[in-house]
Amino acid sequence: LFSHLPRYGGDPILALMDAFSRDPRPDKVSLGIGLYFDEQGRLPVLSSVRQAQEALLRNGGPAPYLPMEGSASYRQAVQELVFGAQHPAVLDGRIATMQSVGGSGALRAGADLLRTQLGCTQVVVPDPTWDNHFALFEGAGYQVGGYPYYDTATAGIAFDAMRRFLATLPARTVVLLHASCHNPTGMDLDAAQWRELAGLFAERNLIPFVDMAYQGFGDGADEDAASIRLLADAGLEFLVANSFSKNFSLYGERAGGLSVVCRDAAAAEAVLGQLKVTVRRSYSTPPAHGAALVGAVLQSPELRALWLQELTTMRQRMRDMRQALHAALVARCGQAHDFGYLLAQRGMFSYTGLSPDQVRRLRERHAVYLVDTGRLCISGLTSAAIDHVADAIAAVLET
Ligand code: PLP
Ligand code: TYF
Repeated sequence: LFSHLPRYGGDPILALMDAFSRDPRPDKVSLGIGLYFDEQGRLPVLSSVRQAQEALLRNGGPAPYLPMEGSASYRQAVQELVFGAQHPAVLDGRIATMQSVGGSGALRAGADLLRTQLGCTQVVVPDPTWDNHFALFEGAGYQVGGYPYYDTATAGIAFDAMRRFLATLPARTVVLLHASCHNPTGMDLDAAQWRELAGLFAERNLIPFVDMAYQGFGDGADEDAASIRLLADAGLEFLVANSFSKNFSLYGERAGGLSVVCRDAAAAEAVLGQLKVTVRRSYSTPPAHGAALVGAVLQSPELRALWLQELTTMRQRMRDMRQALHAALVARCGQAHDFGYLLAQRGMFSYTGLSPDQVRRLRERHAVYLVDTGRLCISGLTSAAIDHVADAIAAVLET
C-alpha cells in the first residue's frame, strides 16, 4: 500500500540542527535554527513560567477537555497582550480570539477560515519569508506567491516595489505580513510604511494576515505589536497569528492564538463559531498545559511583571550580541565590509548576505552553522563564542 510513497526531504533548518548535534568539534556554534538560547547556550526555563508551573502542580487537578476555541481566560489574555487591554476593538468585543496550536496552528486555522468562509485561494508572502508559510498555506489549498520585501543590494526594504506589487493584487488576496522581527531578514517596516499599507489594504480590499512569532524580541511587547494596533486603529478587518514559543520559551507546549478583527461584535461571534468548526474538523480541542502556564503568567500582576523583565533580559542579550559581533568583525575587517546590518536589524535573526558557498565553508572549516540563505541566529551567540565566530566570518570573507 505504501511502499511507492516518495521519501520526505524534511525541513532544511531542522536537518541543520541534526547535523550540528552530530558534529564532534568542541568549538561548534549553532546559529541556524531560531531558538532563544541564554548566555550559557541553554534553552531557558523562565522563572515566571516555573512559578506558574509550581502553582499548577500544587493545585493539581484533573485534565478535562478545553472548549474547541480554548480557555476563555487565556483567550482574553492573548487579546489584551496583542492589542492592548484598552484598545477600542477589545473593549467593543470586535475581536474573535481562539487558542491555537502554536503560531503555526493559528496560521493554518486562519487560512482554513478564509478559504472555507470567504473563498480565498491566493496568498502572498514576503520574499523572503519563513519557509513553513508556503507549506501551511499550500496545505490549506492556497496558491502562494511572493511580494518584494528585502532588497539585497541595499540590505533594506524594497518598499516601493512592495507597494506597487500589492496594488496590483485582486480584491480578497490574503497578504501575509510579519508584525516585527522579520524572519529571516530582521528588517521591519516603519510606522509610516505600515500606515501607507493600511490605506492600500482598505482601498484594494486586501486581507492582511499578520504573523507575530517574536513579540517582545524587537523593542518591547507593546512596541512590537504597534503594527497590529495601527491596522486595528485604521478600522481594517484582518487576522493575527501570535506565538508564545519564543517569548515564553515554551516551544513544545504549542501555545499561540488566532485573533480576527471584525467590523462589530456580531461578526466576531460568527467568526468564533466558524473557527470552532475548523478546530472540530481537525483536532477537536487544543492542548491545555502550555496555555495554562501562559495564562497564569499573564493574569497575575506579579508574574506578568517578572515575565516582562525576563523578556527584556532576552531582548537586551540579543542586542548585546549584535553589538559584540559587529565590533569583533569591524576589528578584524576594518572598512572592507559593511556590518551595519547587524545593528539595523531587529530580533533573533540577521541576514548576513553570505553566499551558500561561504555558509558551507563556515560549517565545514569552522563548525559555525548558519542557514544556507545566510541567515544567522543572533541568540545562538554567546560572549565566549564571539571571537571564534568573528574569526570564521572574517576568514570566509577574505577568500
Ligand atoms: N511564524 C514565524 C515567522 C516563525 O518564525 C515561527 C517560528 O517557529 C512561527 C510562525 C511558528 O511558531 P510556532 O512554533 O509557535 O508554531
Ligand atoms: O525559522 C526558524 O528557525 C524558527 C524555528 O520547521 C522553526 O521559526 C524552523 C523550522 C521549522 C519549525 C520551526
